[in-house]
Amino acid sequence: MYKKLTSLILIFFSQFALSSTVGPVPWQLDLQPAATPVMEKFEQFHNYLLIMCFVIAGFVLLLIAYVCIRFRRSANPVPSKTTHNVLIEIIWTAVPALILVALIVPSIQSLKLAEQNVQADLTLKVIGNQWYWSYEYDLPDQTKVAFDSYIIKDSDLKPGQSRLHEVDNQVVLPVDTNVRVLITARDVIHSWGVPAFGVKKDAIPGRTNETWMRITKPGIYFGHCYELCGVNHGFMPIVVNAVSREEFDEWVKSAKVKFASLAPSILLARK
Ligand SMILES: [Cu+2]
Repeated sequence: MYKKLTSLILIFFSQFALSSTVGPVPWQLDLQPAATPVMEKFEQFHNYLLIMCFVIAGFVLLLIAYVCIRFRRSANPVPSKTTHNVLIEIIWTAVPALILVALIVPSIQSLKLAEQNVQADLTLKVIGNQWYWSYEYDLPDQTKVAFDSYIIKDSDLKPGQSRLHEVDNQVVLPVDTNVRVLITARDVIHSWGVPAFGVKKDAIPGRTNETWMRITKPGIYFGHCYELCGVNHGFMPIVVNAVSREEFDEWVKSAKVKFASLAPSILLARK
């Protein structure tokens, strides 16, 4: 019994250990660690909301407890017949309105940060397909890299790889770089999202959605398709490998060779 309890506690605290792989972990309670300024802002807003919720719920609970004890039948046999109190009515109208103002300000600030049009150093096009992702890079030197990214089947997993998370071709992106992400789909609606980046956008056929991210920490980040897109919806994961600028440049060189035969056919099919 104690052994089981100790192992559960260890698993629980292991999520706080420093790790370069960011994704869901067993017994996870909180959000995944933020890896972009947008997600940091979302996290702050989330914590701020939680504090507000606890303060309001605690206040209401105390009021209910006070009323139950102070005005119970034995302590207060003859109840007051009061029906109006102007001061209290003004307070219980004004205070919730002020609370809403206190919520809307950081909410709009987060939205503004997430939706702003940044000066992008790199453009990543994401195309949703039944049931895999295609990626195209528009690089600063006017060249392109394009490839498809499929889930690794259970039977092909290597030791240490986690089920339903891994893909054959990861998205490699440089850290501390503004990346514009253009998202669309070729067949049905998908949704490209990575929790640690605070990014989740629908991929809609015939429409291009835009978002941006600036990854601040190198590491492996996991995401999924977030829109029910058919029978294999749960089998089109996203893996982003955030690396230094030098490592990214090296990867681009090798990717141009590795995907050279693939790129023209993918690009042609898309015309
Ligand atoms: Cu999908």
